[in-house]
Amino acid sequence: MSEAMEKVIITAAVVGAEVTRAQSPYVPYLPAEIAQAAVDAWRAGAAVVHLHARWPDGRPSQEAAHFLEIVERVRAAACDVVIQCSTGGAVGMSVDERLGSLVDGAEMGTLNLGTMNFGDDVFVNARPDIVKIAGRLRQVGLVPECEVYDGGMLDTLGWLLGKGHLARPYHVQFVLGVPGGMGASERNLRFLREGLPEPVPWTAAGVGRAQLEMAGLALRMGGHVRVGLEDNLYLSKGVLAKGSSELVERAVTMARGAGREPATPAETRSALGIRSFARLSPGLRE
Ligand code: KMH
Ligand code: ZN
Repeated sequence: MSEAMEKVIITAAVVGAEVTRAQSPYVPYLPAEIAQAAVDAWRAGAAVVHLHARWPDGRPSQEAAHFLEIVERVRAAACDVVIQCSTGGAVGMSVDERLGSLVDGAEMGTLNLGTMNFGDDVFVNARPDIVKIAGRLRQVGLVPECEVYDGGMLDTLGWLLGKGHLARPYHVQFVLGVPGGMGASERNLRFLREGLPEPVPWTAAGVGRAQLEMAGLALRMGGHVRVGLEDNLYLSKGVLAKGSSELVERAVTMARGAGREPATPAETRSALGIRSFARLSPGLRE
């Protein structure tokens, strides 16, 4: 089977930390709403949900209680989606605050690989911060997803591997189009993919209208796909997506059009080396 024919892992980033209800009434805030968005995305074909949490007024939250409620509600819906919690949180949060998301039931955690401008703010990930988060992920047995926004972050990835702060299994997410990071272009995605220090599974996420283009490219290049309201609120020009599930549905259609079936959560766990699910969710074991 050629690389391009492998099943595609679709990740749904259902809320994020930045988008607001003033921009779209479909952005979920409450744990129950975020959990419902995750379950809807899974029903539409997502194998992984990338989770952030919010306070009821929409401010970003890394409170363990919020993440726990989301995870419990997702599992109460008999949903076996792979649960990935953000340790990126929002700009301005301390590393300790950001680590609040790594609750029981999480299977993956993000690992942001550098400091960067993030819109008009600065997203701080000093090297000691990265090492600390990598250490915590390893300690609690979660598979890291390395968030790469710029070329130099691949050198940091190589450094982490060389120093033994990170080892397989891990997954790489190329997030392109953040103002302050690399733009969402085919040239940039190919450059990043070629710069991976070893062959590992990777996903592409494009911000805003680039979500569609990056998804199409990743499908052709043998990568995986992330969509969802965290990165993009629109289904088409001027038409808001009524939830991340609509964006997942479109990704599924694109994937099948490219000859790639969406991977199930079980297939995703096997591909990404995730082993904690059966231990944490015995009732949902495949
Ligand atoms: N909200 C961004 C500043 C992650 O989830 O790990 C960081 C972010 C990355 O969303
Ligand atoms: Zn995120």
